[in-house]
Amino acid sequence: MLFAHIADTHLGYRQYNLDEREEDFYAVFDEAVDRIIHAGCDFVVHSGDLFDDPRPHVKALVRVREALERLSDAGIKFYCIAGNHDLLMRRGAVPPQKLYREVEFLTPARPVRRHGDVLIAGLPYFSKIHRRVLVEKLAELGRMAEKRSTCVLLLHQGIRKYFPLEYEVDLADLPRSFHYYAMGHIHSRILDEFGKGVLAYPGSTEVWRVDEIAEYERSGKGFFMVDTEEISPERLEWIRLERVRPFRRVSFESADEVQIVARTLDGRRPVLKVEVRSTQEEFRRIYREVVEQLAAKALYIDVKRLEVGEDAGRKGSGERISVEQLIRESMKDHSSGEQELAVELFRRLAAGDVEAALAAAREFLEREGDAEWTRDSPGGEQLRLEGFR
Ligand SMILES: [Mn+2]
Repeated sequence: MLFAHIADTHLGYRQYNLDEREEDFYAVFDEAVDRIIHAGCDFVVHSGDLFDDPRPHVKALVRVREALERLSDAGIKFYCIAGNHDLLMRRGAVPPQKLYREVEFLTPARPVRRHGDVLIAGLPYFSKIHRRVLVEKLAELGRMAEKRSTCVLLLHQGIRKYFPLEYEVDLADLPRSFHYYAMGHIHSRILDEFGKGVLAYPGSTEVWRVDEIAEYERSGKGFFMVDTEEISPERLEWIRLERVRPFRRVSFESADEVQIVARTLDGRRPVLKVEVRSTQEEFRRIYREVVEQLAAKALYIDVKRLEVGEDAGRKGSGERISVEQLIRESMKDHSSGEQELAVELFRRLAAGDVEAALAAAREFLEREGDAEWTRDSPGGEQLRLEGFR
């Protein structure tokens, strides 16, 4: 049997508030459906975040209905679980997948289906605080899978081994009796041997967040096709989607370089991430050139200036943000003594030193005079040291 494993389609997402970006997400999903039908798959598993929002707008709901009807007309079943984006964390909330008759929606109450010889099990996204419940349910599903010929498990979780900064579970939490671990949640492509076969994340089908660009440049975006005859990393087929919106990163140090890049841009308009490394004065020239040469050739341009000599890999806007500066600015109407006290309290408390913060506050009150403080402070309220404890 042949099945497709797709995840994190985030339908309805409207990046940069652009019609085109919303359409891009539908277009790649439609392409995936075309290729699934063309390949003659028996079924599809979707590992969560079908929609970008638990309350998708009507257009997204309709586009999904059209795609599901095409699959259903071709005799292809659609199994899915809820990702963190599909779930409204509220008692009694109904996920949008419930709208469709064609969808086999795997839930904690009903986590298992049989498709011919294949056992398909799945659970929705569990946050880290509910890990214990998830692990118990996984052990149960693991026992169920033990004696079956082909077992597929759908999960929408980060695993510590691959994503040490963004995980809910350890690899050891997963039962080892499944043949294919159809993972979602993490937007990059991962392929590993695990259990009786393969653990795979296909990643998202479009560039959903800027930090996915490097991975997109390496692997593209797409999904997996799996033949149940032999489930191994080597036999898995990666289907690279062609309608994915191109993203390009370029960096300029002078205005002359802009034209060179402009000549390379024809065809589908990309999203451009432009980094300019220059003085403020040169930046204005480059910025003008970027607008003149590139604006018509790109769908969206994001320009960021870096200081000369600054590390390009650094995150953030390129401007250094100082919390102390922000405190002083937000307290413009206060005396400089009060501003200094606030900065001092921030430094001490950020370091976890409550005693030093108390001492600084006491010293301030003694210096400025208790009576004066209570009269002149904007709220007219007495500063109570005990409040810090
Ligand atoms: Mn996602």
